[in-house]
Amino acid sequence: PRRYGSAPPELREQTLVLVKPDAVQRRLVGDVIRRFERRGFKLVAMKLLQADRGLLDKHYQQLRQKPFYPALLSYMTSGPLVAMVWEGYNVVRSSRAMVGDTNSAQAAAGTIRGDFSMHVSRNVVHASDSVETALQEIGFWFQRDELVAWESSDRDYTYGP
Ligand code: IDP
Repeated sequence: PRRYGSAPPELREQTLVLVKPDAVQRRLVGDVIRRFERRGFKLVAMKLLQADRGLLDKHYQQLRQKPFYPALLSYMTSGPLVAMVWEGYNVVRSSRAMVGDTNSAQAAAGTIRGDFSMHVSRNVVHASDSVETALQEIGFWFQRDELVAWESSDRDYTYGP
């Protein structure tokens, strides 16, 4: 196996992905993971948890004044969700493209939201919207030692030499 740390920094970008409670209830966890795996991204952390209000207030600090915020909180605390950190080249932008429009009703076919959901209030997944936000969000959801440092053996076949 490769020595960990040999990957160039541009392959080390990370993002936070949440498989939201509707998707857990609807047994879509595997489908979401599968899309990130098939694209070539590397899973570096994952856990199932029941989110509480304190965590969501931090995660959604920009939305706390929105009229839909109480409904968003009750949605996001309605059951367990799966939090993951995915790593790879351009992962923040690519994940947003894979996830699709916030409003599921307008999300393009082929995106996760466009294929698996119907309404903005039950839109299946979250993915960080910038590299800076991703760093912050990963810190809200994970302890540093929950991120696993590993080198994937298919790197040359995924990225080229
Ligand atoms: P994003 O999840 O695509 O980044 P944001 O605007 O950051 O979109 O909104 C965060 C989440 O808040 C959305 O994914 C969705 O679950 C919820 N949300 C956004 N707008 C509405 C709305 O108009 N009604 C209900 N829920 C909304």
